[in-house]
Amino acid sequence: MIKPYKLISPYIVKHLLSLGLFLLMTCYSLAQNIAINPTPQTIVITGYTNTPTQFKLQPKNVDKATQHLLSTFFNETNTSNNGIAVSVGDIHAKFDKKLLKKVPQHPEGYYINSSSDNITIIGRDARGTYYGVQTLLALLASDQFPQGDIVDYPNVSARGVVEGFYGTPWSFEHRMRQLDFYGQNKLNTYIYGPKNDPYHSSPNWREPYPDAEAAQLKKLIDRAESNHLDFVWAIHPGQDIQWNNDDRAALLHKFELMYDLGIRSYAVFFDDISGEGTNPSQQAGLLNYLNTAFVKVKKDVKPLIMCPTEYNKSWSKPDGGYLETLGKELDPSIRIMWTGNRVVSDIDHETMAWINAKIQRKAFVWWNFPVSDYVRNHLLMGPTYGNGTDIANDVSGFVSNPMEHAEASKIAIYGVADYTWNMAAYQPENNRLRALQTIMPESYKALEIFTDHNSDLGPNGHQYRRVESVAFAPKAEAFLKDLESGQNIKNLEAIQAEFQAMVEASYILLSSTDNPILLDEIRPWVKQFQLLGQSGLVMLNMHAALQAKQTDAFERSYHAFKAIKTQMYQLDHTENQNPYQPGVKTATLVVAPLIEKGFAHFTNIYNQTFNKHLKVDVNYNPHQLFTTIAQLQNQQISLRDRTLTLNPPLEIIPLAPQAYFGFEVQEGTHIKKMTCKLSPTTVYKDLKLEVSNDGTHWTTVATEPKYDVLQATVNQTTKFIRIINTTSETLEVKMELFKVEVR
Ligand code: 14T
Repeated sequence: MIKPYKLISPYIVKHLLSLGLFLLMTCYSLAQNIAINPTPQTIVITGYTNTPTQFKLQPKNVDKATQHLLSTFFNETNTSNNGIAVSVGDIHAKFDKKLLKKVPQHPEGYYINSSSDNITIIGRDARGTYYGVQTLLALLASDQFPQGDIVDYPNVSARGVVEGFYGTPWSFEHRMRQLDFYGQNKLNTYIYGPKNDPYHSSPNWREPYPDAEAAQLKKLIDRAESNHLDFVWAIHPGQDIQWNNDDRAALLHKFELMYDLGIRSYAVFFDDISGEGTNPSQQAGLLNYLNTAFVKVKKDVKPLIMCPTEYNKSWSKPDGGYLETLGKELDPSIRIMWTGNRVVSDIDHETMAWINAKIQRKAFVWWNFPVSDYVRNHLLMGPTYGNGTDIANDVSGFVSNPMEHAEASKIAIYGVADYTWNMAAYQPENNRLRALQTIMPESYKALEIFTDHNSDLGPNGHQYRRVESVAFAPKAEAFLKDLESGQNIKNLEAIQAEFQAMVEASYILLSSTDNPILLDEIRPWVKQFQLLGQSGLVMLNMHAALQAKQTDAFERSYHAFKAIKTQMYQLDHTENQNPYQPGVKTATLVVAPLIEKGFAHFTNIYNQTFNKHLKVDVNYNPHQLFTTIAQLQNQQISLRDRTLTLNPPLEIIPLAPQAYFGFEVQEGTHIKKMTCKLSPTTVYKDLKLEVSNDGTHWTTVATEPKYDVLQATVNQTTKFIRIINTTSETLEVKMELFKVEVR
């Protein structure tokens, strides 16, 4: 059951019991009929009418964005003199005193009153008015129109998205769609900081955008404005910045150029850098300079945002004093970003209390979800959950870092919009179901089945996991229990129904037309999902054949299963071939392991019963990672085209003395070649390549002395191969590539 909206208590007191009950009931039905995202703070409904179709629009003091929004709905065909009056404005316009008093005191808040002949929208400020109109348009989209009051305002002042991931930046068209989506969901912040925009980062941050790029940015900035968003332009100068007047001037100049394009909000990022640029006093000095020389001079520019170098607790050096220095020296108006206790982590009150004390202000949360740049073979399409619902007063802002799949990220973003607006009322699962309907109005049920099973990340270096296959998991568990204890399988039908649903949902999605843009992003995963569901059904056919002692049928299903696996393998090797985590993984937490186990189990029983020797393993990677380095421990390795690769992590790896990384390969594996690329590029002459048959006795293999790559022809059969730091110092390296060719 969906929970009702909060009710205003004085109102209930006035109309007391009988009405109170009535209100409760109407609020239930309202919540079910009408999807207003984010969930309003208070709605009091006194009744319903048919949704009006003729309006007499009376805009008072509305700005351009609100005018534009009104014009998307109200036109010649639905406005006339005998329509229902719609008055719109903010508190500075002329309204009835009694109504004005009901407008909430909060910035960006609004009040809506609707009766049979009047609709009044009053904003606390221009943005509040705009949000009031967004709510009205959502109400008008349903066939029952509520009468009563809505008093609404956000809990968090800056809410939105930071485009801050590695990989292919969002396209212009995707960004335009995103900005509209943010406006519709009352998000107010889009931080532009794509890691792969050369004019955002070193060394080109000093250069102006070329004309074509500038023209596109201008269009995005205008679109943000018409959605009442702060378009925050971020610069990432830390890797090569010189702490001198020339670079100060270069930065100021770039800010001016961006101002001319329409930017009125700025951020400076110092994440993911090393060297001189990481000095906190210098960073604070630069930001303070920009604050006095630019923000204060312009007057219409919002307070600066900065991303610190130590942007999460696990990276903050205990005695370094980096964060304390920022806290002391940065002007109090400047906002400081924070990803939590780790790079990727959920946020709670304790997390915020720790950082806020250090930086002497409320941190601005950079939430690294649903970003998938470290698990690019997975889709993260589950609900937004995990953050404390009591942190509204601990944060100065909350933005989500999304996937490079913009449209697929909307499920999470829809949740962030709701969560940051009205934390106490936030319900992840309810929000998720509404998100699905918004994103795929026709085929949302198929999308629900697909996303039910596409939310977890699999093991990863950040050790961040998400729930997956929640409703199905207990059934899968019971199935496996029956299997392992040799009992009759009691819930075969439920398992079969789920596999069937997977296949059918995939067909529906692949031919759906209600969101082709989403489909373009997720198609490889949907195809993989369909094959997986199909393989589940065939696995159950093996069971049925076994029960009926039909050996022919069993063997046919067995080979069909393997054939489907081959197709899945091919898809994995042709689609989504990015250099980091190539391939297409789906339903990896519950469904895929269940199917593999079922297949192995039934094949084993068949072999025992009929004295056969069918092979059990499918696509099993017989090689393993072999390392002492904690940051690598959970990295995926992949075997494709006879090459064993360690998927490189994004972070800098400390190679302590005697630390090593490599592979333990299958008995009897012949290794031809080893290639390793590290940065910074230099000759790593004290990194030794070694092989061993027992993991104890090692022999060194000569590497070719090359500047940018460590390479060796191995040409021998071995069990272990590793690269070891033989110096007495810790080397800080970024791994670009590590692979061996095997036979
Ligand atoms: F600046 C940040 F607050 C931040 O989170 N930066 C990145 C972000 O752009 C990236 O998308 C995210 C997920 O991979 O994590 C941060 O990126 C990293 C993470 C690392 F562990 C960059 C270097 C790392 F070593």
